[in-house]
Amino acid sequence: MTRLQVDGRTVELPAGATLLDAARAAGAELPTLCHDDRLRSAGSCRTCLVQADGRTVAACVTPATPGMTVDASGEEVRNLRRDAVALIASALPPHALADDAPSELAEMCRTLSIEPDIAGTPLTPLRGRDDTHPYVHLDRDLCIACGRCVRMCSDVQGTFALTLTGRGADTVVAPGTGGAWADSDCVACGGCVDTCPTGAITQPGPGQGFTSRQPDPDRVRTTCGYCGVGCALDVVVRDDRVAAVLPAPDGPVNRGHACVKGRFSYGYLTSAERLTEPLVRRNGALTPVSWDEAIGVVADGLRAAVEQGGPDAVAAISSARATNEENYLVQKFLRTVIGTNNVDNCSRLCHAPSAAGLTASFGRAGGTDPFDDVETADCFLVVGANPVEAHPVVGARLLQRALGGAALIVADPRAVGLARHADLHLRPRPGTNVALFHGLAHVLIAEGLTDPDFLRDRATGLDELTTLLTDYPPTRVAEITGVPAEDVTAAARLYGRAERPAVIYGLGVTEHLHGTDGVRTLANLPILRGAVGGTGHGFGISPLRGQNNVQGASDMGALPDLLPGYRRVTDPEARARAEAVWGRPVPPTPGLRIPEMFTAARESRLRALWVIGEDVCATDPDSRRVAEALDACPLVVVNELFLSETARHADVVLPVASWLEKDGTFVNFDRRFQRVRAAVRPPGMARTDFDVIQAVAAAMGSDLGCRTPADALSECGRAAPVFAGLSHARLDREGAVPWPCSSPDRAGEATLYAEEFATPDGRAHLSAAPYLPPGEEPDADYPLLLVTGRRWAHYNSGSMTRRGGNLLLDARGLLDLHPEDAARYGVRDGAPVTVDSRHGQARLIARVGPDLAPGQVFCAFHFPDEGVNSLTSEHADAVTSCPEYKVTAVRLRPTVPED
Ligand SMILES: Nc1nc2c(c(=O)[nH]1)N[C@H]1C(S)=C(S)[C@@H](COP(=O)(O)OP(=O)(O)OC[C@H]3O[C@@H](n4cnc5c(=O)[nH]c(N)nc54)[C@H](O)[C@@H]3O)O[C@H]1N2
Ligand SMILES: Nc1nc2c(c(=O)[nH]1)N[C@H]1C(S)=C(S)[C@@H](COP(=O)(O)OP(=O)(O)OC[C@H]3O[C@@H](n4cnc5c(=O)[nH]c(N)nc54)[C@H](O)[C@@H]3O)O[C@H]1N2
Ligand code: SF4
Ligand code: SF4
Ligand code: FES
Ligand SMILES: [Mo]
Repeated sequence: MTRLQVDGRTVELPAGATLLDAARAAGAELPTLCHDDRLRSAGSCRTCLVQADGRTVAACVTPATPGMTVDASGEEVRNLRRDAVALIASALPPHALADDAPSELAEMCRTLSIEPDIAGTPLTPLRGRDDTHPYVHLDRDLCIACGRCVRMCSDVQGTFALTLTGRGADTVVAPGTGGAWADSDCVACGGCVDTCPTGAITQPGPGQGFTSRQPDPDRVRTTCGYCGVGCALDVVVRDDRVAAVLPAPDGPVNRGHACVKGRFSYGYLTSAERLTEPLVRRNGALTPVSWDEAIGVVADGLRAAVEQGGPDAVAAISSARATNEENYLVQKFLRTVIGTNNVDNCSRLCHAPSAAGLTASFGRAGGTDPFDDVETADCFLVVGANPVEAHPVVGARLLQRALGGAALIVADPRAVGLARHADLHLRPRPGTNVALFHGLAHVLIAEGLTDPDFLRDRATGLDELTTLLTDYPPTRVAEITGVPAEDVTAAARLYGRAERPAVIYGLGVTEHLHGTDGVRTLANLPILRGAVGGTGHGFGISPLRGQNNVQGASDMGALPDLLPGYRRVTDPEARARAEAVWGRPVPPTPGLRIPEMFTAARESRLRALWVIGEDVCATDPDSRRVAEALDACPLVVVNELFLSETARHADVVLPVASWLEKDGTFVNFDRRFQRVRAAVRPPGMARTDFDVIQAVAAAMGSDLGCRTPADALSECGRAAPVFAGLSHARLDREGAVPWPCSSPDRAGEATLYAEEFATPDGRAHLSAAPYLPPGEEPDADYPLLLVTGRRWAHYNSGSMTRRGGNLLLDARGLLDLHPEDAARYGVRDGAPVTVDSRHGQARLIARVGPDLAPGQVFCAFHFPDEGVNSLTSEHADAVTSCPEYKVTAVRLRPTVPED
């Protein structure tokens, strides 16, 4: 502790504190134009002057030393500070300080009684604006070159898109690429907008001038409804419309940071294409009807399906975009009102192999450790994940850790964002992960980089694995994967010798024919290393779960074989507990998985399918066959925001509220429950999924109970002991609580397995699954291997991100390919290209570059019209039916006009 005197008061501060901290501790308020608590101090503006032992210094960059005497509030220093601010303001044009100017500087001048007319004598000729970008506008004349935006972009976001150019008074921020903002590397995280103190960088429109640092009691705290990171956001509402969405400075995962989706992509809310009234198919056309009528059609249709085919003729796909409470109701409705376990969610398409694999290895279906532990991890093995684009706030924190010295190994066939900063970039041929992981395990064992005590006391399966691994020396692994043997060895050494290694992975591990084997053999590494289970030696292993609430949808039991809290429907004891809470019998046989639902529909066994917020015709594989299934099913009901590809095939379309329009909770990728709160009303007649499910149950003569979302979560806690300690009231008080959480007076378990693993024998289970080839491989007809995945500006089906400014950031689907392949197939950069697989055809625009190895091509699936998922196959993970989205054999050719 450092003890010093400030304004005659004694203050005590932790080591490393500055005089700014000291002044604040003493209650002095200093102007701090170039400082932001989230950033390193620059000490350039000299507005935070204080006197320390008689010397005038900038408080933000001067360390507090023991015994110092500081004058932070005397008249002399106050005048010095006021003069510093006035000098800066005087160099700006009049609009900088106009009466209603909302900036930090304008506010500061008002506080210091600096008159607005001090502005207006710019030292330099006017420099003009850059309004090319949809979300970030620059007024160069207001820039004071404080550098906050530049530091935000480098030190928090890690994109390094901005720089200060020019000299002296002419210095101004500019994109590092030199040209227009719209053409720069900016990924619109909004950090620069949020930090700029003068209003030089702003968000256009009604959100202009709001920053996360201003207190505003009217802001609605909620959790982002896009990806699974779970950023806490503050929504500024004006006239029942979202004016701005700001990252919460105290957000437990995001800490005042966000990405383009959570921060700016809310234009969809007011899109003219939003569904505002229920639609029922009449004479072939979807026709607006009243809610009563629509609910009646659904209830009658479900009843008829059960009469004709029994309860198992009905199925529902629940939504990982919807809240826990909604997912809880959906599965309760299917199980207790219809009497079937035919309920699933898009975890099937995504991290079902994680749930299955991690449960088999450790006992529970989630990541093992809290994300905050990345701050202490010293080595990251990031496998088949592209967090810079898909989980940007996580990607940014990983990048900062790597820049700060932590070792980084990236295993991805593509040169993804993190790979540029990696110590080692392993580029396995898609579909060969299991061999790669065995190669790493082989070296760990061969070189004695394992933890024998941990393996003896807390794990099983070592002998079998050791025997298997004799077949996977680095040289053989190199042949299978294409990763040089010396890189396999080097990566294993980096991971094996680290003090606290972390494994973080994504869909490049799961969306394969052997995705569950991939997860299990990847989980072998932290087990061998003893770096899991609260040993203090590491971070364990964490899947970057995708959707905002895909963890929660599964936690709530929207799965065909599992009840809330992952208790098996085949387990009589688990059923009895749920039955006691629900007062209705629970069917004992597992229901259909999503792909099985489509097969059953095509074979006329399924007579009613309720799709709640998943655009299966755009995002499920082999989409032509999906459309056939929907067309073969007598009743298809779709809850949607928009007339999606799937909704076009529906008999009833119900307009629903989105995440900014409803209450409930989500569970993020590191198992934290967080509150979701309605900021605005849904449009027209749209209702929440929660209300819709209740209404259909009521129309069928049943009462699901759970009047409110809060009731639903409490009831879920009674059905599933792992959630017993959670409630809306508790989350309102505490913010975020991880599960397992068995009692209201106990903290949730952020780190799992500190005592023992949750497997039946309490041990971690090593897997000795051999490497098996992927379902599709290139051949003479289809010589290229297509990998599909994500781009930063769009989200999955694109239904929300294509309706708003993001379309200006990324307008069309691109196919990335290597220059050699471009030459071989006569495809030019920027030209239309037609891609064919054994299953379908897609039209994209070629982007030729070095990010992919020859023989491999990559595209996303954010523009359904382009047909990417007509290409992908029905091959799926042998254990969980997760589609093999990451490996499809294709051929390509330039698109010709007659195509
Ligand atoms: N901007 C944006 N963010 C999103 C989404 C979005 O659509 N857009 N979607 C959300 C959802 S639902 C999810 S599930 C997550 C997904 O997040 P990620 O899992 O990060 O996403 P992907 O881009 O699908 O795949 C990750 C990487 O796997 C690599 N890969 C493919 N095959 C292999 C292989 O065989 N081995 C290895 N080692 N790597 C391989 C790909 O090259 C790709 O870079 O993102 C979420 N966040
Ligand atoms: N080729 C290829 N295909 C893939 C993947 C891949 O890597 N490659 N990844 C797969 C993965 S991981 C996933 S998770 C899926 C995602 O696939 P989807 O779940 O189909 O995609 P989304 O666009 O996230 O959302 C689906 C729909 O939900 C609607 N919606 C949003 N919020 C709500 C709500 O609160 N309630 C209701 N009822 N509807 C709402 C949206 O308008 C949208 O149409 O895509 C899969 N498809
Ligand atoms: S644009 Fe704003 S934050 Fe960036 S240097 Fe200029 S005044 Fe500072
Ligand atoms: S990182 Fe994910 S949770 Fe955070 S703002 Fe972006 S989309 Fe939302
Ligand atoms: S805030 Fe201290 S020098 Fe700018
Ligand atoms: Mo996903």
